[in-house]
Amino acid sequence: MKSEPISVSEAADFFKTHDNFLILSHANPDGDTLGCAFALCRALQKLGKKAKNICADEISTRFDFMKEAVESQDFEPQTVVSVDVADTKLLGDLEKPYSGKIELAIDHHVSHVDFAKKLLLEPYAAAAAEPVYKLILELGGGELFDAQIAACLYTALSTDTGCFKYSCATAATHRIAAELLEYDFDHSRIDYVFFDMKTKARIALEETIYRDIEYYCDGKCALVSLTREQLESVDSEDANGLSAIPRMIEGVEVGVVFKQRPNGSWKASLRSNSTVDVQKICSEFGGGGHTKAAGCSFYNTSLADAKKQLVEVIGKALA
Ligand SMILES: [Mn+2]
Repeated sequence: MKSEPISVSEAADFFKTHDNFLILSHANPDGDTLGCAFALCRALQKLGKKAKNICADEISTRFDFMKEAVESQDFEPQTVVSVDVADTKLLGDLEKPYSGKIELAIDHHVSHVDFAKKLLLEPYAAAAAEPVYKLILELGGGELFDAQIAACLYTALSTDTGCFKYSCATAATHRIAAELLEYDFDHSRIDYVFFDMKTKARIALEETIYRDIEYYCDGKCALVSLTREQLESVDSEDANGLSAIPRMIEGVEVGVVFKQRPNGSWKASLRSNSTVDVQKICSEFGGGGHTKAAGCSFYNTSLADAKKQLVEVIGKALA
């Protein structure tokens, strides 16, 4: 299906002339999809519309403050919209019941695959929260905003830009964040919760990682391996972002994290800090990804063998 591209003001007209909204977030939800959904839901409710959010997966307790921003309303949904969803495949268990029924998609992914009747797409926005911010402004002027909407959208911007560190955070992103900071919410608490706070189980896991780091290729490659037992010692949320650890080390050009799968096979995640193309390295083992982040798998191979094969190819790439 080809979506009809629409502008922010056309999207605002769409919301004004429809009601009983169901707002879909993508599965394995992040701060952007949830921040947009809760901000939009609250704005619509403040306009006297009926609105609710839905997501296929459980929402982490880190987002509890967002849940408090909306009223739970009981009604039969009539208008289905999605936020930060690049492809219906990413809806998880909501794909079957809702794909083909989505009236409007609001997104920022260059890779967006059309699925909705109408599409508000800002492919160069750092987060879907950028078009959602403009939409809420168009819907109600500055009056519709409040501290709770601002906190939701700030979280979306902050989490999708690695706390405003990634190159996708533009001057426009910072200007929207600055407008949001005019409202009275605790942004430093939000950044603490999403970027600094770790569970005790995660800290214990990191302790073993730091203790067991192996260096190869004159210290230009750092490698960590994690067994099932180690991975099962933490919640799945705590196991996110581990691939970033080896590449934090000064002088390391290629970071590798091996994770053991439930079936015993090993998945290697590679991160490049230099011109080394890790996608090319992984393709030699049937894997793929991007030049700076890629992965591959080793089946029916011992960990020692998998390491040896991979380090050999990394060594050639570094030479
Ligand atoms: Mn996003």
